[in-house]
Amino acid sequence: KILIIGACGQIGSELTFKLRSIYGDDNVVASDISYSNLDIVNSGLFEIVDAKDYASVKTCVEKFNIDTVYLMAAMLSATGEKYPMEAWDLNMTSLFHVLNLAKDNFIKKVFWPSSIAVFGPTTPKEYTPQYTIMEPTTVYGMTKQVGERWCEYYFNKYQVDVRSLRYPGIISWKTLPGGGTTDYAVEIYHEAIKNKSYECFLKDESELPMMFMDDAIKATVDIMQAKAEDIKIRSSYNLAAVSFTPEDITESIKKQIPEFEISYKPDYRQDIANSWPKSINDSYARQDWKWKHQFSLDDITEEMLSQLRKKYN
Ligand code: VAH
Repeated sequence: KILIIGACGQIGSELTFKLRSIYGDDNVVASDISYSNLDIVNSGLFEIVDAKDYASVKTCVEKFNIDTVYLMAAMLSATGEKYPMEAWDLNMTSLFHVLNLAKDNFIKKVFWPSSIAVFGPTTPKEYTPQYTIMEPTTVYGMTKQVGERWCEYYFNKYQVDVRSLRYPGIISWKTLPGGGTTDYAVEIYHEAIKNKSYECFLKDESELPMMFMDDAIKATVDIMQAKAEDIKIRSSYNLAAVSFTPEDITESIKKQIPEFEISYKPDYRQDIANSWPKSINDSYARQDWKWKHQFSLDDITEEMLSQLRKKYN
């Protein structure tokens, strides 16, 4: 059986529905620290699990005979800069609990998300390679960088089957994201529908690696279903789809909403965005387990606007 920790979050919620459609409702347990997403809470097996409390995680694993854990709970980059000690504690403690449950054979397989936030201002920004300098300047990025080291360590030392992806910014419409620097790329579509205008907290030429949620979910399912011997990187795989700026999104939206207007009011998240790559080289994911993205920026705009029109009308 599968346990998703952080199932009420932006990725966790969509992963829950996808995994239930693949493995069956009764084989997927959703969990989170609170009942913060009623669609998830009322959609099937749901448990309150405190990812920072080993006993809480272990009890759930034993109660439902879990063999695979997707650890999707974390404090993201922007919020992590407001609460650095809490971000370190949540992101690291939860990872150690899940890795140790696997080391001690309570579970068999782990998915743990990393992020392009592992890269910093000294990392080459164009087509950032899988192996390169990594001096992250956010607490969130630090937790992802050192978390990758621990994942590889537990694989090499204890043969833990942990698999990981360096997600780019993820765009979705079902659940609002929580505290990320790339959240502007979600908010802009909601505002385009509601107000035909958006005040963007990043400046117009801030290019960042992005991905539509359906691509991110496909990559997550694909890497977890791949044969173990095909997973040659046990820190975390670079993963890419499209890169664009707030200006690019605005042009894409204007093709459908010509009167849409954007204004720019950069805030503290601009420094975070400036420290990240503009584009990512994900050739290892493409060669090792046949990763391929599907959604272009215009595909994302098409899907976001059509789904949000239904949600708001
Ligand atoms: C964030 N959405 O902004 C997350 C992600 C690459 C960005 O890690 O913090």
